[in-house]
Amino acid sequence: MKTALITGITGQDGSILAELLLKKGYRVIGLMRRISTEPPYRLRHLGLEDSLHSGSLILAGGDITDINSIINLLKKYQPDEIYNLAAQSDVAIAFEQPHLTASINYIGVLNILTAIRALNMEDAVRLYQASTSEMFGGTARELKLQTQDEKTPFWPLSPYGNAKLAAHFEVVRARHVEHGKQIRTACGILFNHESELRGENFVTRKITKALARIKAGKQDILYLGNLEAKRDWGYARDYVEAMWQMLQQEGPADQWQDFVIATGETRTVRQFVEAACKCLGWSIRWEGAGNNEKGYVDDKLVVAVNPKFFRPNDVYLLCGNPAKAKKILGWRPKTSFDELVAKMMAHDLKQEGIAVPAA
Ligand code: NAP
Ligand code: F7E
Repeated sequence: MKTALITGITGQDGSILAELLLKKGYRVIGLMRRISTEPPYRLRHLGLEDSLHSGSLILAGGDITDINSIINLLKKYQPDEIYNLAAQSDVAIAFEQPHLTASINYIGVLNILTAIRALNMEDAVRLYQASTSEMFGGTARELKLQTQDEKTPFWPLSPYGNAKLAAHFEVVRARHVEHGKQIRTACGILFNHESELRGENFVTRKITKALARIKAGKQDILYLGNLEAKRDWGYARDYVEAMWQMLQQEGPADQWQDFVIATGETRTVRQFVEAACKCLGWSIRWEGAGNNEKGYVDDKLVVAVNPKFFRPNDVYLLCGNPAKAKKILGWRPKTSFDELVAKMMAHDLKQEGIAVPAA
């Protein structure tokens, strides 16, 4: 039986990946901050409590910024695969808390690499690093590139992107180090991926949750920031498959590769709102522009812009080209944009006790 360590197990991807690896017969160890509620709601939602009772899923207390946590975990559980998903993953918060973001998203990764080396586990373990399309940041605007792939230059625009890029290069370097042993590592450069378990601070879930509440009569207006931003949105369940596939690469460490994981389609935040409204049978009518833009359903105001949700610097367009992952890993997104929105909308309507019309 293989053992996998997942940092960030209480998050969207960590919990969905845990479910996938348990189905594949892994023993899963999850690094969980002591401040997280127990048992974490996402693991409960996925029905993983039996795995916790049987011991195939173990939650171990610790923090990625504390190297002792990592050393103790590696010593105790001797994982075959490490999936480093722990992060301060909110880009807007990163502008307000850049030091915390750097400490979790960059120093945390250094801690994992240092612990692997200190315990001489270089040959025993494989490491997946959660890199991000935010590392491409300004390439669309500055370099006029409409899509991004593994060869696209990085141009981060946020403290989140900066910290993730530093971590990315550190993890890439670990398979090429000239002195000392190489580590088999893979960075997944994942574009935005969402699900019913997406944090409510991210725009997609904020939209589906708010529209469900408006439908239920519990909220009046959905306030958003930049409606023009374009993102390549995929479904998290499809994306965790790619994480696992990346760690099944063969050959020596310096032949391991990184992959862009994306759908190849991009849409504005406004288009996401329209698609979510469509699931409710609503046709939204936009009036005004900029901070005065408003969305009406019939004559009811449903969406308005609030400048407090704008970022000091926003990524204008992301659209990934997953051709390499298709060719080498055989990975492709299974869930369409409309299906993704419908799944999220159905989940949030159900949470409000509203019957979902059959698809
Ligand atoms: P998420 O839902 O925000 O989950 C982040 C996880 O990291 C949570 O389990 C959180 O624990 C944990 N964490 C935060 N600080 C920690 C610390 N100091 N020590 C240990 N654990 C800590 O994020 P996600 O959407 O699942 O994303 C997973 C990873 O992929 C992240 O690294 C993210 O940056 C990256 N990524 C995400 C996307 C995306 O679109 N979802 C795209 C590209 C890359 P608590 O529950 O205690 O807060
Ligand atoms: O914003 C705009 C916002 O916070 C998407 C993380 O998983 O994906 C995620 O980062 C866009 C931005 O995700 C609101 O300005 C408008 O342009 O959902 P988001 P993100 O910043 O793209 C990347 C790949 C990661 O790696 C990150 O960890 O939507 N937007 N109005 C808004 N965004 C939010 N959150 N809230 C609004 O009201």
